[in-house]
Amino acid sequence: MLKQDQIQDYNQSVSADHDFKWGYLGESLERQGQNVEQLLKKVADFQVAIPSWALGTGGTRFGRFPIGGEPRNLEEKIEDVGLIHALNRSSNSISLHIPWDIPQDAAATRQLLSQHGLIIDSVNSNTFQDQKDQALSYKFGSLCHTDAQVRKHAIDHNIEVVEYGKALGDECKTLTVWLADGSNFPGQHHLRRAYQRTLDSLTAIYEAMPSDWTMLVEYKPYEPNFYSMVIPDWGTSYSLCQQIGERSQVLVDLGHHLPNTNIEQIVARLMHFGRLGGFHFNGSMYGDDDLTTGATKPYQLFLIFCELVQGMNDPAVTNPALAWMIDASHNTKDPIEDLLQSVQAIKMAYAKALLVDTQALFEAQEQNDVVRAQEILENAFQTDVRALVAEARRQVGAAIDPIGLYRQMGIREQRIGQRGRYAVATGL
Ligand code: RM4
Ligand code: MN
Ligand code: MN
Repeated sequence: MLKQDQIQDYNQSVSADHDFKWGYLGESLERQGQNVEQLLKKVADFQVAIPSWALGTGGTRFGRFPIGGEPRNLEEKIEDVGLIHALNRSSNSISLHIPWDIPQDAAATRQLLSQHGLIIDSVNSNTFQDQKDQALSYKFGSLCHTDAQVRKHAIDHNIEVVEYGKALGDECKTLTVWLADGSNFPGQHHLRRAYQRTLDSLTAIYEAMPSDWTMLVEYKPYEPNFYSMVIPDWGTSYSLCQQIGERSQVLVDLGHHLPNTNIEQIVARLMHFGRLGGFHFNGSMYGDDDLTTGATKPYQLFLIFCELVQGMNDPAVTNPALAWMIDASHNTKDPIEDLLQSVQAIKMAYAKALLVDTQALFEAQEQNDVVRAQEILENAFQTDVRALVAEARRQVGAAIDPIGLYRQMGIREQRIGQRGRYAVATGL
């Protein structure tokens, strides 16, 4: 485990440069009338969950290039998230994928989590793969399947996933459902009946959940099915949630949109309806690319956060608290470094959104002053907030530069020494 004095020593070694940059930024922000203390606190408090399925090297159907030292089991995954959290103090929770990461001994897992200052924030079901020796196949769907027995199998799996979540601590009260269900060819599905069966199955799962649990319903336009997905878009997710019940919310995965979709508007709509449940952050060029958050479209990420901040500050918006999670796959980078980069990008987008002069923006909107509105957004977006995010980290005992410290300590090499060069993680 990373020791606090290792972080302190490291911060000491980079503090001259950091203090210079923060000194300038902090003063500039004060001159603009920003409440710097409050900004630092908000940025430091913002926590993003790490997916248990993304700590190993990802791959494509063409191949996989393992980096070595990957976590071989849930305990080692917790150890890696614990390290990420020690480095950035911004990733205090894990989203768990079942059955990729079944806790064998819930009490021991809970203890390990608490040693690292972590919690499980949500559990994710998996009805997109057949497990070994599974008698009833998901080849033609799960919750939407024509065969009631397959549907029941998938429903029971989701209920079992909730049981695992309950055993892992009181903080876990969220079930995330992503369905691969759909069809590959025109005519394969009765489109309306497939929707209705899915609604009935989701309702059965919802009714079996404890009354303080939330069900997040994720959508995706294509893949693995290429002609139709049963839940392809936010409108379908929203309509399902409306019928399922109050604690059913839409999950927005940034990569689950067709190119050029206006995701910030989807976010605004869902918040307006009080149905935005949470995020799977990642970066995308073409589809479900699962790239590092903010790597391809940082301005879009900022605009999404502008809607979130406005929605969270507006007393007229009654949307419940959101689940912030990363969902990514790391094919060419060290997963730990990639996750640190994603959290950094999320925090930068959040910090920039906090800088927006919303009163002035609303006035410009009322006056149809298009140029002024754009200037207000760009003023915030063009501010280099890296020193603010670093200072927020430093103040809560994290590393000023988490990747810098990670590399300096040679952690990947240590992991390879302990776990082996060809260790394989379950997950993407
Ligand atoms: C899907 C979707 C789910 C994730 C799986 C692994 O595309 O994004 O959220 O759990 O991938
Ligand atoms: Mn996702
Ligand atoms: Mn995805």
